[in-house]
Amino acid sequence: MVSIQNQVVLITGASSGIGAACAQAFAPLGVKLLLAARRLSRLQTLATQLEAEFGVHTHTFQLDVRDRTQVESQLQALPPEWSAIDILVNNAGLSRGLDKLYEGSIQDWEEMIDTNIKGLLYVTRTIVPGMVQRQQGHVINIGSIAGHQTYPKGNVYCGSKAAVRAISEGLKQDLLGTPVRVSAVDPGLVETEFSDVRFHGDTERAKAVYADTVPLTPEDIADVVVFCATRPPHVNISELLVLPTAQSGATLVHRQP
Ligand code: NDP
Ligand code: 8X3
Repeated sequence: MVSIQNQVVLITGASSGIGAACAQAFAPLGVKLLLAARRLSRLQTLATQLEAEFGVHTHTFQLDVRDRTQVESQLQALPPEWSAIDILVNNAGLSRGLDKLYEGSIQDWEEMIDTNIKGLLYVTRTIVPGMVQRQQGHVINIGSIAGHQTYPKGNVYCGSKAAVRAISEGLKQDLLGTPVRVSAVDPGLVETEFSDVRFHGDTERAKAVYADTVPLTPEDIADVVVFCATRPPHVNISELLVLPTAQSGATLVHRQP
């Protein structure tokens, strides 16, 4: 494990689930943590806890990755000691709805495409030039098994994660010859607020997704993200599909009441 002490780590979508777990996992490593999401009060609570527990330096800011102007202005307005981002965890993302394509909500589609694809691109486009200029950086994109296998009614969400997979690959190709690394971490079933968001707050329906099985925890994925970030500079963990033992495909989940 290589030290990443004093490196600046930006995690998008750090207010919940995998992003918040990544913040917890990076905090003991002596990094400087930049935490972004729309729900600022959650970020502030997390930052206060991490500062007290690990003495880690944190900086929180409100960010809606869908808003290109805001992405550019917020990232360009970072105080100088926070502006040279070494590790970018592109985690902010969501699913909305689980419907047949021909019956789907166009508003849901737009939210997924704007967040998962365009938002990731805006953040990446703003930060990676500095990494190239400084000849130092690592982009870790949170994809999904949904980017590998489309499942019934997953259509647009799966499409958005397939796009993330292609974008990770394309960015890696375009960075060839620089020391900047790109890793794709693609989880299967992880119990977070993901399904609550997908089902627009229908918590019973969300709970059923994780019922009678053993899903991954957000901490399981955070471990993998930190593993990627702490390899020696000549090692790039290019792509990792991380599934619960009880899952062998997008829709193949072992359930035992
Ligand atoms: P959560 O709903 O728990 O967390 C999603 C995070 O994304 C929140 O912090 C949310 O913050 C943030 N976010 C959503 N929209 C925006 C936005 N427009 N701008 C900024 N931040 C945003 O779900 P997960 O932790 O599970 O999801 C994290 C990532 O993992 C997503 O990309 C998801 O697709 C992916 N994933 C999840 C899996 C799972 O089974 N849970 C499996 C595979 C991949 P806020 O609302 O405060 O803005
Ligand atoms: C989240 C996992 O299978 O619900 O990306 O799409 S899945």
